[in-house]
Amino acid sequence: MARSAGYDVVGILEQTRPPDARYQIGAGKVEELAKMVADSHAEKVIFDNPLRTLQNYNLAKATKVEVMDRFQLILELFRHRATTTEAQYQIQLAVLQNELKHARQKVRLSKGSEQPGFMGLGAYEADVYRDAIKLQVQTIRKKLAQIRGKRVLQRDRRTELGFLNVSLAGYTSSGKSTLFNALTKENALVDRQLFTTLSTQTRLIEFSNRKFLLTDTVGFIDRLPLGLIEAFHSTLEETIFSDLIILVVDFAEPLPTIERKIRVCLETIEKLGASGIPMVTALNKIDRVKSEEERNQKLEALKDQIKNPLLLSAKCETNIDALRKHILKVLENYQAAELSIPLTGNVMPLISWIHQKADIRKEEFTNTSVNVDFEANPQVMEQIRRKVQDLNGQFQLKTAAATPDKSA
Ligand SMILES: Nc1nc2c(ncn2[C@@H]2O[C@H](COP(=O)(O)OP(=O)(O)O)[C@@H](O)[C@H]2O)c(=O)[nH]1
Ligand SMILES: [Mg+2]
Repeated sequence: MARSAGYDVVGILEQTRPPDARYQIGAGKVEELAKMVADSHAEKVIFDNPLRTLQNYNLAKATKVEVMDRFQLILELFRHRATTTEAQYQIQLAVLQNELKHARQKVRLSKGSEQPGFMGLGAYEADVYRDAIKLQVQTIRKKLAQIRGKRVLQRDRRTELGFLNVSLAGYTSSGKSTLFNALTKENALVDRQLFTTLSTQTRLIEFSNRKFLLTDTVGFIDRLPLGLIEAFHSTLEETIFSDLIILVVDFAEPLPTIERKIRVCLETIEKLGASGIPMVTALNKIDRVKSEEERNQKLEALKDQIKNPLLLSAKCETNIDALRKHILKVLENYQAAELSIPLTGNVMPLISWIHQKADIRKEEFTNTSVNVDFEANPQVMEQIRRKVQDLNGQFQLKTAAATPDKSA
């Protein structure tokens, strides 16, 4: 995660013990850490554990460099990725709320102190400082409320460029950035004008005479601190409103881990109202899953949970071309439709057939009928339409490509 945020990691230190009240780590370990910092000329120390204000202060004092914890690192990561005003405000909000939590202690510690991260607060009275933060929080909340009203407009603007948007989603370390690089590598010919309007995580890619905007995302993070959930959602939201999501999965991990991560990803995508977007699942790192048997076993176990799976290796660039074809196939063909069929004896075989052939977005059983929202390619669509008619059901193609309804 530190590397993702742009840090150069020069050393790692680990200790297993109950947290120390003063330093989080033991006093002896602090000395070791301070020496390590001095020897490696490190400019910052990042803790995986959450640090209390006092611990942060004491560690900064002992190491003479700025110290931060995982919470702050994640915030920094999000800040890099926040391209919309809403995401930026959401992150500011998280920063301020975190600051509010630590304000009193921080002001107290900064009296007459020169510790990195604590400077400049000495002149404040704790309550004055807290009030100042609270005022900022109020202002940002107001701005967020205003922005939310304009959300739909913002999203429309993204399509103004006229390209289809493809975004990479998945856990950190699943290989999104590696895949991003593999997919963008051959596209040196990029319109510079356009380039400047894009964030660094978005590139124009071209294959089979079609252009796409490919966006790398911040990625799902295990143990995401509670105070950061909204900031995470808003960071992800902008990128997830795309025409296609490539869900990147580390296929080399144990099956239960893979399943858990896929579940979290899909639930979050659903929560963001983006579950109607066509999806391709990139089962990455197959260079590390050499056994054919293991591959098949995992694929079989996952097949009902994932859409359009493809085995590949971003690092070894295996099956990248196949992924391009896969993307084209899914993007060009898929249409959205909804159907409603009276519950009769013949319905269930049809429904399970549709499950195999189409992407189900929503399925609902009432006492008398089954209603399904789904997407499929035109051939399948036509087959479904006929079968639904045969069963005296209703079938309706949706005119626009699936636009996620975020108003709910
Ligand atoms: N063996 C192997 N490693 C990979 C592959 N793709 C990515 N990695 C490695 O996985 C780690 C995380 O990759 P990265 O692209 O930064 O993941 P991100 O956090 O999802 O962007 C890096 O060390 C990559 O070199 C792959 O196909 N095979
Ligand atoms: Mg990345």
